[in-house]
Amino acid sequence: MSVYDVAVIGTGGVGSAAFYHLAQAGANVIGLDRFTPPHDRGSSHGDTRVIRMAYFEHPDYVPLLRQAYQGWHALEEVAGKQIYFPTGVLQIGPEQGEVIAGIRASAAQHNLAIESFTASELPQAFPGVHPPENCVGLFERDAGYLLVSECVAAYLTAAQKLGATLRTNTAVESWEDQSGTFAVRTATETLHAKQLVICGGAWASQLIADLGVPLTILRKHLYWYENASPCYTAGNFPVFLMETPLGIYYGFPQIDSQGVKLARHDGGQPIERAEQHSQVEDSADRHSVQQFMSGYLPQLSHNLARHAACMYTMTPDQHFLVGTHPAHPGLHFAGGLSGHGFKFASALGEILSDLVTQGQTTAPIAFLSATRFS
Ligand code: PYC
Repeated sequence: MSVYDVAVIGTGGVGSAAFYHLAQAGANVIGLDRFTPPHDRGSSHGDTRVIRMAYFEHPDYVPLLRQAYQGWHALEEVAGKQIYFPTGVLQIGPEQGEVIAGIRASAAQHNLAIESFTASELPQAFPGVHPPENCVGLFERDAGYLLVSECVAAYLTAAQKLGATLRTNTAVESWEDQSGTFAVRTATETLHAKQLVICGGAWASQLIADLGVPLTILRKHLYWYENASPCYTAGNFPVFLMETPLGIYYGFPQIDSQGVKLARHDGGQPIERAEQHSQVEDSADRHSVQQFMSGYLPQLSHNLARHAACMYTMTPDQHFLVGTHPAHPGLHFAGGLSGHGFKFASALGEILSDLVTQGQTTAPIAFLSATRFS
């Protein structure tokens, strides 16, 4: 019986990064994915993802973001292409709201540079934006977007060049800790590995159910609107996120012929199991995004060029689950990324690799431990 050093289950954003870092560390690693990544069936597609450092969700993420930025730059070197685009990120909301108050807390604690704009200054500084009343804007210059599929593809290619094995179209049905090795069952075979890394995205609720943390899967919609206005093109317009009376919306400047990508960050349609996900549109969600556009990006056309759907996997407090399984010391996981995790994939991949190869990490991940729910 051949036994791998490590099996990585799920090779999307974080899993592909872990797969690469493990291969780079010299592990005999196999990656397993139920589809052929990069693919559009999970949570790592739709062209672009936001990356920003003055993190409104919690200041404790900032050290991980520093590591993530370094990781993405390192991946650009390995892949020989640009995957991070520093357009700047503009975040708008009420001074006491979740977004602005959270950014100010992170920026103050970690001494991060942000530029402030009043509501009346915003349309001059960022033509095309009509902010909600009583809002302010905070602009983070060294922030922007990542090309999501290119990141996943670059990690998978680099790992395989280092000798790692990738099994695509291979769904893991179950795993079992056999005291010393893990047996990983797929439809056609049982593989064995000394350690397991589970990065199952929306399938985490099945793969790490025994952690006992309730995970909710939300279907989320992404829209690309045709654009004829120079206001919203890359070079003129940043990535943005706005907390408005209608909800929290975010978007990207136009980077290609498909137009401006927009989505709603809050809300979403709960589904029981990842298998129920589909690309079917939701007219109420689209209506909500178009109301947002009419109010706050009024020069943008409402001609839809493209739609896609993806999944958020939410923890009860919307912070990630990262660490080593308390009952299975050889099992490490990252999940419940709650719709804001992709930007961390480079760091989380390295952290998971350290947990496997060194049994520990120096990264400050204690606040993401699953035991906070016990
Ligand atoms: O991670 O910055 C983020 C984000 C914004 C909207 C969805 N994810």
